[in-house]
Amino acid sequence: MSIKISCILAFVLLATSFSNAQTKAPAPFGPVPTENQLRWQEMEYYAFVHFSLNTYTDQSWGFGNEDVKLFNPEKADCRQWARICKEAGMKGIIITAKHHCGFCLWPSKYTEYSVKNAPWKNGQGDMVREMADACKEYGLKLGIYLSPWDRNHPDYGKPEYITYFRNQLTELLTNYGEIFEVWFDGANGGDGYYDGANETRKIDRTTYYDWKNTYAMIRKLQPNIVIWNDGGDRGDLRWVGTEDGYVGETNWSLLNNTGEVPWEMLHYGVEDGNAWVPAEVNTSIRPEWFYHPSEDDKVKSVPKLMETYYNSIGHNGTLLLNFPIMPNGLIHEKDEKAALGMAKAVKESFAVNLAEKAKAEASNVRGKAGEYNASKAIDGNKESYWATDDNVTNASLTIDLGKPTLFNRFMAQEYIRLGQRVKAFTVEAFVDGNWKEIAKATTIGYKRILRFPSIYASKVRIHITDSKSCPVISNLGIYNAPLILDAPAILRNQTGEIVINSDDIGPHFYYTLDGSEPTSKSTKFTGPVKTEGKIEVKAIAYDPASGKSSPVSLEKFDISRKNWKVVNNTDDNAKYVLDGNPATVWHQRDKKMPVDLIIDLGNLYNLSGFNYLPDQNRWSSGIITNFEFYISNDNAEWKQVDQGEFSNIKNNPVLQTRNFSTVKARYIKLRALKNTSGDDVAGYAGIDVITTN
Ligand code: FUL
Repeated sequence: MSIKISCILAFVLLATSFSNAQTKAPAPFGPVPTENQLRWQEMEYYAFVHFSLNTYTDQSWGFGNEDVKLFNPEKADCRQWARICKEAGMKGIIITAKHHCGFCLWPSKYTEYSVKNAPWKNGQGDMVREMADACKEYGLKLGIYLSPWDRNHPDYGKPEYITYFRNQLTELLTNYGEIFEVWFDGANGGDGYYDGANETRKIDRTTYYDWKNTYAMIRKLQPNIVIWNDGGDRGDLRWVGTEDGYVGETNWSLLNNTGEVPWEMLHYGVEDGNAWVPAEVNTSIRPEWFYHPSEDDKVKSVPKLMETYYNSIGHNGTLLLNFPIMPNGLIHEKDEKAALGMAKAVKESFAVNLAEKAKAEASNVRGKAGEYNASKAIDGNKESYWATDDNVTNASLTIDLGKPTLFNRFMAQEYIRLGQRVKAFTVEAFVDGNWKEIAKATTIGYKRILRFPSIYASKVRIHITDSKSCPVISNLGIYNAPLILDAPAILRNQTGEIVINSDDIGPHFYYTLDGSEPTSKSTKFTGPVKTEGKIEVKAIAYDPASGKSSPVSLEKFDISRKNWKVVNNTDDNAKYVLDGNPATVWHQRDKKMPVDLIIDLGNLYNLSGFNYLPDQNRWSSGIITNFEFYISNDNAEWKQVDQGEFSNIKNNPVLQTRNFSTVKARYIKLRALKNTSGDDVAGYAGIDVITTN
């Protein structure tokens, strides 16, 4: 290098470092994430696997008395789980080492209720070890679900149990390598087997586990861990108040880290919260967490999973998606197909960032040296960011695409090391010489993705209209995601008419009633279709413009409810129990528990089960948890044919299916013994029967 060039270079370097020194980075604003929370947030997407004795008893929650001998997954293969998760784009797996029933998937020294007494591998197996090894092989991180509530342990409810719980935690956090997350479920205390006591044990979930000391122990054993806790002490991460796969459109990663947190705070965070407690969206790829063969037709479709993606990762959350493991020890091929389909859809949607090669300009830039200028928001470097002067809380950044370009997604990320700041922003497109607002939102946080109808524009502008402090934007993206049609909903009303619809605008629907796969050549849905008796309906949505079809939806309807009547209440709204519409609900509020619902089926049928759909609305009430089910031929003499609990119905209010030995009857009676809120309301979005011929 000539002397002249090196002199120039030295000057440039000096000038740059001089001007760098001139421009101070924005100071952190409010609470900021820890290194562990940051590392976790960047994982974005990881899996749950639910596997326990429930897998063999078709239950959601085991009582704690289930026989360990049931656990014999002859094909168990954690490598299959890890392969699927890896191919699905996930970064880790959280395994249910112990669910509420108390059964341990590892040979814990402290209990006999574990794999060591199961027939699987003659008691020599350790599922947590196999999971840890498989994760290592596939480059995934390992997480542990350890249920604080233990319906098997004799000491649950007493101080001695805390020692047991900590001993188990120590085993899990010592013997299986690095653990990225530990998961403490919020369901705590209630009835259980408790080593034969068969009683109800109540605990105060805020004090019983002495979380403060338990956390100290955890952090000592695993310094890089994040703690998820829905049971009294928030830990590092928060639940979002639903298991249905979405967090608020406004989503602050902040919370007031004290005491019980109301639902809205879980769902939206707290704008002025005093602690960084970001949201983790947990949901299952099927309605329930554990495997139930009856749900093989209920695996979420790719469009539904994409909806979840946008409503979790796209809403400043992470996504924890569950695979229920089958009794043979494998993930079902339908679940695999759906997860890989989603991975493909994500890849295709975000394949090309149209902002990457564009030019960016901002209404305000911090300093003169350029370290915080607009281009830092589109340089693909997560450590650089566009920032404005300290006093600016309203600013815009324009991305010039150079020519009219088609797009329908906008992605924004804040540099959260400096705190979460943006309170409101709009996205505008420059079309035919004018700026047009195409989307509007509130918070950004780690990542925010907005969807809007496809538009051609040559420039795109993000306008931050309100921010707690000067905005710091690390990344912006513009994408043109391919159309994905959702599988349509198929409903049958009380008169037996089938109605098909979806939330997408514009598709046509085609259906079959003979079990064959529908195509755009099948019968077109043009209005309600009259049907009688048992029937299987399959339908697709089809977009004639692009020639694209949705996945197939399938609904199996039992006998028609045409002649059914609620006979023990004259309230007009009782019709909502029978109308086949999940959005309408009837509440019985005028009785004291136990509350009966009696239905005349109008005829004698061979009954072998029933379905109960609880209130599906956000502020639902009257969700029955404990029930008895009776049948009768004359509405006078009754026989009980089933009783039990709808275990996880509070957090996951999905359709509950119960089966019993076939009986002939004309009347059914669902007796509600208890509901989730401890009052006397019994609510029903739908009741149906299962018949055999
Ligand atoms: C819930 C539990 O009660 C479910 O069984 C499941 O484990 C889910 C992830 O958390 O609250």
